[in-house]
Amino acid sequence: MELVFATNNAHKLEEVQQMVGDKFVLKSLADIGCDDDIPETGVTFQENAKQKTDYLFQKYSIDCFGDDSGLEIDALNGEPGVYSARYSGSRDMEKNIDLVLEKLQGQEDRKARFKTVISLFLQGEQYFFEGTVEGRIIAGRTGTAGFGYDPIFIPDGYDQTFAEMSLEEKNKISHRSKAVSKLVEFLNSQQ
Ligand code: ITT
Repeated sequence: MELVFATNNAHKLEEVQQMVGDKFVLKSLADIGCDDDIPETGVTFQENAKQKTDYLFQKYSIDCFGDDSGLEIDALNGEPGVYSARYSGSRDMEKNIDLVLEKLQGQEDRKARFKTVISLFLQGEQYFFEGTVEGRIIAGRTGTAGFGYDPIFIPDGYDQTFAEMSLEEKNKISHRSKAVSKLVEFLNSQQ
């Protein structure tokens, strides 16, 4: 089955293609010739995920899914949340991580979670799937794998950051993999 994944993030595409396996061929926005700046103006992950697929469905009438994800930090009242990609005002992850670490300096409560909400359009019907991984933010960067805030996030029950894990390890427990597993289970039940 071919599905368009509404993302411009090559890391996310790779992660999700690995999770869904060969049965589903994922096409990126570039693959369908879409280089539009799809609006992401919601204040929740669900609103943003919905906006991405509403846009694609209205424009191309195709089966598609999109996710919105990010990091919620308790001591920062849930920030960076939906602003995770541009928390410092730019997409520069060095700056975004610096800002998080600076705001958490001296803070004992380091609790955080990654969240993903996926919106799916399948034959004109819309569905949502969610995934969360709880963890904590450490004082400095550790590890070089992954992307985004991976170098400063240690999931509960582990002593390594996401950036110290292989993609396989991260995919066993990540927010995105939990949401994608629900998506895949649903797609399989529809065939
Ligand atoms: P698209 O909207 O094009 O899919 P994006 O990079 O903006 O790509 P999201 O909105 O889903 O992706 O995620 C927002 C940011 O949250 C992302 O840029 C990362 O900084 C962070 N993030 C999301 N998932 C993450 C993960 O698995 N590991 C580390 N950081 C993550």
